[in-house]
Amino acid sequence: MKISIIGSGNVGATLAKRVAESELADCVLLDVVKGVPQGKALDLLHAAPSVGYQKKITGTNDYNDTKGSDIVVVTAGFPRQPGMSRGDLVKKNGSIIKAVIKNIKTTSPNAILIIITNPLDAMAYLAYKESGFDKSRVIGMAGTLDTTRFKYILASEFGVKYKDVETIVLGQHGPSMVPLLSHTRISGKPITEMAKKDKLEELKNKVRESGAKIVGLLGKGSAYYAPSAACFEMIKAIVANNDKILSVSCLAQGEYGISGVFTGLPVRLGRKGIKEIVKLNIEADELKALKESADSVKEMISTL
Ligand code: TXD
Repeated sequence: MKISIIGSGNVGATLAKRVAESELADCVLLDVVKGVPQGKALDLLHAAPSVGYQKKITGTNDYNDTKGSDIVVVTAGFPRQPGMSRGDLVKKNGSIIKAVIKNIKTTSPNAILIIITNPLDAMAYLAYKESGFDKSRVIGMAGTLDTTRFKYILASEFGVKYKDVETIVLGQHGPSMVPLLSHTRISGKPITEMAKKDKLEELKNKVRESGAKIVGLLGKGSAYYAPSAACFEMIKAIVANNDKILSVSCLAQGEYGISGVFTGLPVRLGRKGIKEIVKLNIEADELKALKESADSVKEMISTL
């Protein structure tokens, strides 16, 4: 198996480390900046004898080296800085996505695309349009990250282990994301029976603000350990071809009353990408929030 990662910055390089250490695939790191992907790939190779992995790792500026990839992860683009919203990146990163996809569609026409660049849902939609790939092969990474963040927040709040928290976060990767309380259980018990409304609102806001909190703390750039871990969780689900339900950004065509836009929905992933969008029974207010969240992506897409 071959995985190419476009953009060898914080998220790209950390993901390459996770892929290398898993021995799941050969890995190619590509960037526009000369020397950086080569240097990071060599550094990862120097670590191999200590850690014990054996797969090929290539650093390059040439798309020919990515030829025939099974999965292409796109992290190329600018991260936000303190005070910026993800939407502020739409124009700058839109032109980068166009350039990247133009290359990928000729070098890896059968690949599954995982888009990470922000603003996520708009960039995944753009990649879908520019690639001409089937909708099952263009997937945005965000809901898996928002879900793992929410799991952390809930486990800390209720003093339980992460494995005892069941939850999923849908909708736009942004302030309108929708943590699904109707599908949230703590040690098997519905969260709505464990906390009052105010507390639940506070917890939902905490996950919505998680990304910005890290941007503020770092002072420069955005999160990358959890984003690369969430992307790796998606890659593992694709490879394992299992029925695990994950939240990813995908093209909705009528599901949950949403159409013609990318937004975070629950899916099953497999060797060919998205196997199906899963229909969960959700509360009326959650459905309304999900539709409004999709509308805010539509607005952003109209500025592309
Ligand atoms: O949940 C999510 N989807 C996200 C998204 C979580 C975290 C980060 N998120 C977004 O991913 C973030 O807002 C950015 O838009 C991307 C990448 O974040 P990262 O933190 O990795 O940014 P870096 O460290 O600046 O790395 C970006 C790299 C850098 O090395 C550039 O030289 C390169 O992208 N770059 C390119 N590579 C290839 N081709 C082109 N055209 C290009 N332009 C820049």
